[in-house]
Amino acid sequence: MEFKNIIVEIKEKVGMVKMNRPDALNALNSETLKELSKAFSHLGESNEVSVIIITGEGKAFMAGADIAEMKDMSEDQAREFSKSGQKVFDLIARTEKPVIAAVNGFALGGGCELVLACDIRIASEKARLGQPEVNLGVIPGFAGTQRLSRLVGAAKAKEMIFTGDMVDAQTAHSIGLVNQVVPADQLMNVCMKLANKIASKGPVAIKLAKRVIDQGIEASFEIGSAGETRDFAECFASGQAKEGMSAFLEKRKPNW
Ligand code: CO8
Repeated sequence: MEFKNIIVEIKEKVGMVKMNRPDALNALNSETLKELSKAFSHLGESNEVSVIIITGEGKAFMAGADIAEMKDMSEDQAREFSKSGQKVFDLIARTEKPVIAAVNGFALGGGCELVLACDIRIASEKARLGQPEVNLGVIPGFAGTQRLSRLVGAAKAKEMIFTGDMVDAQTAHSIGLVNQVVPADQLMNVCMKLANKIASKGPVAIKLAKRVIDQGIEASFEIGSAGETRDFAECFASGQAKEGMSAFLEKRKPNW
């Protein structure tokens, strides 16, 4: 697929999305938002793709929404921009395939919110994450107030959002904002290995595990557990449970 602000490639069942406006530190303008929406719709439906990795070109993952584009927005335009950003980030979060954020550098404001919408976050030791919106007189608008507090707890989220301070990769790891920190030159290797490992597992099981975890976080324990029972049975209905277990007993690789 051809885009202006992002690069999309598919390699060995892994869809790779790279933000590619390095001169503006991959700042998110409306055009990039539309391109991300198209790319994720396509990769989410493609039979050639099992896992998606998203990263940025240059020294930033994404330094936030495009400040030059936002500066003169009216109240109505700001509302619409927030709504359309939330819609695209929801699309990413709800993609039926795991999405890995390879956080190569600055992930600020909308960039941190994009990282939060992913399933697994691997950070280069050069990564810096933060919600600096208050420096600009605004609050996060792409669901960062909600996703950050769910991930790291309200107290840490409030500290980050009230001060606008960035955290380094190690601090992000220590508060649970990223899963792992790796040397900068290993980032894509580690993410590809992780993606390949996940891609080798039962695809229905991976899709349902993602869905039931995400639904359960928003529901009571009882409702979440009922969802698990429903999806456990669905693994059998798909035929993939039988194939996975037969392969184990026959000492061969499963043929999903
Ligand atoms: N928007 C537009 N341009 C940007 C942005 C951005 N968010 N970030 C960097 N740039 C541009 C700079 O203006 C500069 O352009 P130029 O070369 O033409 O002067 C270029 O990228 C390089 O940036 P710097 O020279 O500043 O690079 P440094 O290495 O000195 O600094 C920083 C890097 C610390 C990352 C710095 O660029 C910075 O602080 N950027 C802004 C970060 C920020 O505040 N992000 C939050 C934006 S607000 C947001 O994301 C809200 C999302 C929700 C919106 C809701 C809808 C209403």
